[in-house]
Amino acid sequence: MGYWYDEEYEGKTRYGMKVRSVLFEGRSPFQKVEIVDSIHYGPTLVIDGVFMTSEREEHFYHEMLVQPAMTTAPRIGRVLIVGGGDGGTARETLRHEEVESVTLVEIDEMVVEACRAHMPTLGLPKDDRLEVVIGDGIDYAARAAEGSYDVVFLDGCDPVGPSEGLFNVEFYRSCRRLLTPDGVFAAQTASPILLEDLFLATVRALREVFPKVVTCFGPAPLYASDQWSWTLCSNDLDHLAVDDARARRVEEVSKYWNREIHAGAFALSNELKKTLG
Ligand code: SPD
Repeated sequence: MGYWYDEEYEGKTRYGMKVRSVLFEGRSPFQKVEIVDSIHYGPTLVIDGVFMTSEREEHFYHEMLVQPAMTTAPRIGRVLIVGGGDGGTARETLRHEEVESVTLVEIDEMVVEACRAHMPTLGLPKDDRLEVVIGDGIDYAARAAEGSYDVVFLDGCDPVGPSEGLFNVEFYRSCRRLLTPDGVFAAQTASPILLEDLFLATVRALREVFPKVVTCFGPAPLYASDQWSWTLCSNDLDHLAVDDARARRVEEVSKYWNREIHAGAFALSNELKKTLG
């Protein structure tokens, strides 16, 4: 019954799931977009053969990308999300009543529409504070007004295809320019285990642009090797000073992130302490 869907990394490892059926399949101008019904993970978004997010475990990734920044940034009124067409990052951001506006810039309308139609617990939320722009996040970040956001999230794919330009110093400089002086940029920064070279290169590129760069770690069961990383960049954020009122409200609804997880998530392994200095 069903068939195995495997994701392969550089011909060296592969990770797979048993799939019941294909719920959506299309080719946009940018990439192949599929939503498959995984027996274990439920509806799962796959882009160009790479697992992106699934209903059963998306909360780990989205809560860890969003809540560390949203509970420690001094101000969270104006938020920009680059990517994130599946809706998980927007949902987590909009949990905060202090948020006045969220602009989400997603290059691929097909991702937005397919997730809205086939992923019932995801899909971009209907919320008056959310503005969805279908367009290139790199161009948007280069053109938007300086100092116009309190928090900027990068919720992209791996650095191939249209996401390639989201993993470089030039794009990070644009993001820094968009932030207020005490603003925070938070990005997914890949697996420190399976994708160690990418992880290290990304953190080093971020360090070229931002004075303070700290990384937290957590599970991402859909991604091979499971351990994932998210990095907070700022001028001088105290990333352990969580706002208790915001945190309490998030903890009422979050499945993974809480203040105890947050306190431990920034710990570096002995190996990474040496590599990252
Ligand atoms: N290896 C896949 C990494 C994908 C990271 N982004 C997923 C987007 C979820 N909103």
